[in-house]
Amino acid sequence: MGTSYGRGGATTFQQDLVNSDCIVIQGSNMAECHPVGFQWVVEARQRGAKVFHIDPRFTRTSALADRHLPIRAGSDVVFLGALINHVLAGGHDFREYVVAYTNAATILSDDFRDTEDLDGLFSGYDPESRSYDPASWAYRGVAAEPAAGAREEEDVRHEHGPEAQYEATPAQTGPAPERDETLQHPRCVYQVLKRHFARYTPELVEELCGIPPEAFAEVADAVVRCSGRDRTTAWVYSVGWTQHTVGVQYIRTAAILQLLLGNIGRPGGGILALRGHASIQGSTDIPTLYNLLPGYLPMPFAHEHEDLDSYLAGAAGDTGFWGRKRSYMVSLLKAWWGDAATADNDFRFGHLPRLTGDHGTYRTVMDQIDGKVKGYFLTGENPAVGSAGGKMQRLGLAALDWLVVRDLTLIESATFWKEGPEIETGELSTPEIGTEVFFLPAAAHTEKDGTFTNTQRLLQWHHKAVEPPGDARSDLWFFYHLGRRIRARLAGSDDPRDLPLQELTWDYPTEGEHEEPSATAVLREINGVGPDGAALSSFTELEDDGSTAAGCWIYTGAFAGEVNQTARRRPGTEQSWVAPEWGWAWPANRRILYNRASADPDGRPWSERKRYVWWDPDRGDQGEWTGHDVPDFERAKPPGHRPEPGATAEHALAGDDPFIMQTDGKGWLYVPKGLVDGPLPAHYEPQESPVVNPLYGQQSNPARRVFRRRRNRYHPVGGEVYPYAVTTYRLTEHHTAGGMSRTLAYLSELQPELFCEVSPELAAERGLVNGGWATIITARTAIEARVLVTRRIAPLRIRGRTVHQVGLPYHWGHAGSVTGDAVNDLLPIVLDPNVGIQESKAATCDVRAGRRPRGPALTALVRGHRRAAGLENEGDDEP
Ligand SMILES: Nc1nc2c(c(=O)[nH]1)N[C@H]1C(S)=C(S)[C@@H](COP(=O)(O)OP(=O)(O)OC[C@H]3O[C@@H](n4cnc5c(=O)[nH]c(N)nc54)[C@H](O)[C@@H]3O)O[C@H]1N2
Ligand SMILES: Nc1nc2c(c(=O)[nH]1)N[C@H]1C(S)=C(S)[C@@H](COP(=O)(O)OP(=O)(O)OC[C@H]3O[C@@H](n4cnc5c(=O)[nH]c(N)nc54)[C@H](O)[C@@H]3O)O[C@H]1N2
Ligand SMILES: [Mo]
Repeated sequence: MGTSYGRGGATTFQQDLVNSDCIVIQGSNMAECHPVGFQWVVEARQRGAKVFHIDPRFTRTSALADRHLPIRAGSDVVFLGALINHVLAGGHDFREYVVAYTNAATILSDDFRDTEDLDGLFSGYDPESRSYDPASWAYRGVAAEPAAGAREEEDVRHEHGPEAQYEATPAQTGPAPERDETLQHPRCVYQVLKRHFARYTPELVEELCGIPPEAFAEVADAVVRCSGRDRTTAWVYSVGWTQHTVGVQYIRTAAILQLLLGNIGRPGGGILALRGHASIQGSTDIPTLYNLLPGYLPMPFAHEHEDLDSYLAGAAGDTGFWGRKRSYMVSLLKAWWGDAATADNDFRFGHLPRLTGDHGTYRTVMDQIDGKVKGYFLTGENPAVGSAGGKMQRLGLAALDWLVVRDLTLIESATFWKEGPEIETGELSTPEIGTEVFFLPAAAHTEKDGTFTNTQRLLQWHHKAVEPPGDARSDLWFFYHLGRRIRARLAGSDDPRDLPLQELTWDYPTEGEHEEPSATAVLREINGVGPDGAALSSFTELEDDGSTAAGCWIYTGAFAGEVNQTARRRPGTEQSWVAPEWGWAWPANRRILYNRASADPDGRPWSERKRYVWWDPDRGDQGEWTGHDVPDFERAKPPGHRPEPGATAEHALAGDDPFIMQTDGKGWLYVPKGLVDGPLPAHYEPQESPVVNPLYGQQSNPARRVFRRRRNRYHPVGGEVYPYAVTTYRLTEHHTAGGMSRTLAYLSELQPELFCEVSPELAAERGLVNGGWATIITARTAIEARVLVTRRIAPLRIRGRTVHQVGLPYHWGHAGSVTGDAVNDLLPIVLDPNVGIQESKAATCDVRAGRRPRGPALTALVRGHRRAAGLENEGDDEP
């Protein structure tokens, strides 16, 4: 979403789904995982909208859709690519929108080569480092060659693994590249796109996704019919799309389609990324991610970014609203280092930690096993159950010197050393585990003040309802007082490396007997203050001279007028349907992003029916943007405005450039820079797949991140030993790794046991009995589950043969009131190269009837399978 449109968040809000004429839910079980938001899908359908659910399984979402299309997990680029082909070949794109608001007309460098020319690779691939040099993907005439000195930087970055810039529009993409508004030039994006997707046909959809042509045609006709001036279609996805080695490119494919159909920035349109945990959007905005700083500023690299200037040169583009990056960054540094940050010392830019490589969680697990990581904090995470490669997770924890777990209950990640599955098999023994585990009880959200940033970028304040019991403390309390104590110890130090901690602003007001820091004061610091110390109301007020401070520029405005805007709860009946006075959404309380695109280039609504934001020439001094939402545009910039040559930041954008974070103000059908696995999506098979990729010689994403290790062996493609496709998902009655649901009696009673969903055909093939036991085997381990024989998970015909899918909810582990094997123990660790997410939605497995063996017999079973698959190498007998 960031590279296509400019911001890493859902483009719309759930309530707006009622305005859709067609809703496609793909890669999400919205009714069961986002049941509250699903009411607006139901309401849209009652108003006449067509609803499709495209999912390997028939679920409650499917039951309330007009049509469910079963799809093979891991094949969505084929389906979406065929829709793009349908739109382009039939001339169904919303031409006026596409020419004006996207980069369709932009002409590409002569050096660019497509996957269609290179058998599944784009130009710039280096097989040795398994990575791309994106130089040849550039627009014609814009930084086709990397700038002087940048060459070296690129090389370094390859070693780093993930690109740190995926959310900010990168530098070197330029403000006004060469264009052909007729879209005829053979190297313009529109024509490149047309050629690229020409092979994605309904026949291929049938062959690879298992979806028959009539069903495909029904979706294709509906989305075309329900797009254009008068109608809009919305796409809804969540982790059924992200947890793949091509997860980012799934979303890119939908982003391209929605731009071609003119559905972005308009009511009833958009792409709704449904987020997970209550504040998962918040934890990327103010990131728990190692390669981002607050507000999607990239984290600096060691050696490359010695000073602020060299950092800012590559941090993001100079045109569009990222052009103000210096003010965002300087204000952040001022928030963190206060008076110590001055223009003379680069505002203490040197105090920031630097990246030296991949520090993602999976890499860190490998480093734990290899003895490179000594201590670890787990704050609200249960990797022993929730992360792929469960055995590796636990072996990593067992190799630490110390581990701090802050959680509501004694989760598996805190008790692995006495009850983990490796104790039973004998792979680990309690007396030999050296990890000192500190369990610190955490206060739950009902026991503390704070905000959640929900799925639609909406910050909502929650008030403390009760005091936390016993020793339980909030995370804010813990980190504040930990910081205070560390600073007290370092107060007298003259070691320069302690200076960043000594100079940190760390002075929140506290209250009560436990000295609980004020969450309101933290929100106010995040919002930011001006030279007079008063709360700012917009990120456009941020300055680059050190006179303003703000902890996260995209949240500036959340405390506007010294009022906690996130605590607003004006009833829906007292305001418009957009409900701008319910909570506060970033940026600037805008609910639909890029909403300038809901008007035509001249600023008039595309149609009466889809009126949302428009130009009113009679407002203000010389006209203003107005409408139902806060305009996502400079309020007084007229539609006909043309920038001066050489202008920077927002001044480089024209009055009809709605994608204001992009360097050229356009929605990007083609991404010239910012993604590590290609400027366009291409279909690659999952790492573990029952079929050979018929499209290209390249089987899987060439840039995917693999970890070739003994305990992380991958299955061969299409093998007989692990013949079935397996996918994992969640149940309404449980929550993720189970710490918050398997500990509650009512929920445990509703879903007491791990089960596997299999079709009647697969049950017959393997002798599985409904209600009986099955053992599911991969090269990593074997687990047992109750059998649920159901037609909800149908066998598919893929490339002429039957492919069975096995479905597994992943909520169980060894702790809690109801226990069971952890599904993640089955999965390999293999990651999307852009964001480092694990492929937990598509792998392969074997299934047999009966319970799994106990103790060492379990490892013998797993080893037997590995031998049969030819995976046991170098005399390695290790489990
Ligand atoms: N009750 C409840 N609600 C939750 C959660 C919970 O645990 N319990 N978890 C929360 C969290 S953290 C998250 S991230 C969200 C997740 O919300 P969802 O993404 O809706 O949850 P999942 O059930 O993991 O997966 C969604 C669907 O993707 C399908 N799927 C798998 N592979 C593919 C594929 O390749 N293509 C397509 N088209 N579909 C595929 C699965 O069959 C499943 O139905 O839910 C949140 N809400
Ligand atoms: N196979 C497979 N694996 C998956 C997925 C999948 O679909 N399939 N989905 C993935 C997804 S989307 C997610 S989000 C992850 C979730 O994986 P995890 O985040 O590892 O699992 P959770 O059980 O959500 O862990 C959250 C913990 O935080 C605790 N907690 C709750 N509130 C607080 C608090 O205020 N403070 C503190 N300190 N602790 C608190 C809870 O008790 C709980 O134990 O799993 C991922 N893993
Ligand atoms: Mo999630």
